[in-house]
Amino acid sequence: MTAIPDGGVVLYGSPASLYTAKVRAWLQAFHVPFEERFPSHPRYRQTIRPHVETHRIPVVEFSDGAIVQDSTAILDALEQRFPQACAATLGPRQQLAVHLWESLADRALAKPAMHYRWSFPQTNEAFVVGEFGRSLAFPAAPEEIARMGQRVAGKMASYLPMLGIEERTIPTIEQTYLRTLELFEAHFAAHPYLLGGAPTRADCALMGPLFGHLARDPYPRNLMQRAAPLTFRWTERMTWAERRSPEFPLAASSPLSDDVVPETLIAVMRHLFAGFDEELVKSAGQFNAWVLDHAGVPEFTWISAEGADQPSLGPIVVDYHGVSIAQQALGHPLWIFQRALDFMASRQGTERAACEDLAQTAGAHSAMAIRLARRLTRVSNRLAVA
Ligand SMILES: N[C@@H](CCC(=O)N[C@@H](CS)C(=O)NCC(=O)O)C(=O)O
Repeated sequence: MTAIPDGGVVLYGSPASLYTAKVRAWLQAFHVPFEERFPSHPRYRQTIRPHVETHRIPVVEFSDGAIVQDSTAILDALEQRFPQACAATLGPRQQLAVHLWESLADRALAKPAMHYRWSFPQTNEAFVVGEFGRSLAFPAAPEEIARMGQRVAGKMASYLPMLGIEERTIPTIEQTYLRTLELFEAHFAAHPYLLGGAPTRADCALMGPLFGHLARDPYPRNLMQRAAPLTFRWTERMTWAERRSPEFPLAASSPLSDDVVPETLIAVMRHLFAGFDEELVKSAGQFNAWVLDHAGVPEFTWISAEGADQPSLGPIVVDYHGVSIAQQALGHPLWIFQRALDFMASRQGTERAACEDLAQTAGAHSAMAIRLARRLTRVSNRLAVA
């Protein structure tokens, strides 16, 4: 019943899911055989879902029996098991850039991804609701698919206020996204992938929002095709795992040498961090306050007493490209950002200086100054303190 493809993995997810797109992109980019299954698959219901103790997708099942939930943990597990597949040598600045992109893709781009999915029901709803329904009930009757889809869609759309997406903030979210596309266009006019001639984990993480929602749902897909054709082509290049792209017949099929992070990419990072670093800093403040309030709790205690997997740390107000946004601070993005902090802390001397220079020019310097009062970890797929 498991039937894991020879030398590969099973990916439980959905075509419409942001985080499934991130994992699928990795498997495609690094040519690891996989079979994708819906959460309606009997094995998901009987074995996978009870094992991971959460309904979140994606989940990956490995041939050694490991079952991993959470796209970041999955990519770590894939890198461990398929080191040859993603063996490109990256310098320290490039490695830091990958960590920062995983963070930006996970959270900073969630605002346009969620807005362009849920604020245009006339154009998107039939497709998106259908996609959710099909993942849960295919090949049920159309009415059953619609009923299941509506149930999930209602829950997902209810996340908008948590992200601060409301009438007052929408014009800024849209302008910010259009500027993001403009900057990506300048980058993809010069390079096939984020760090040059081959994809890295950063491209895969970015495929979550940029492909999973923004190049796939009808309204933003059309917008991207019109406003940013080269960025749209990058999503195809990733999906088709192009080793050499027609736009760049002479590009080396590897990341740039000499630890170069292209200026055009740094420009996108600077733009995105301008609307994201305060969210990280204030979320860290909320987390550090939680630690003070819970002094002495043993290691591996869940942040949420109720066992919420990605709990809120309370409300924050942040400046988002000139508009103040009231939203929830989440701990999960801090757990991801902790990886960038750990990476920086592990560097010394000239490598450290080069990484600090990148953080500075990419606009991540305030965020990189964050000090978490305790380490974050995950226990039974729930955020916890270490
Ligand atoms: N941090 C998780 C997030 C996964 C996640 O939220 N997945 C969505 C689908 S894209 C989901 O399962 N949502 C269900 C819910 O929010 O109830 C990851 O990176 O895998």
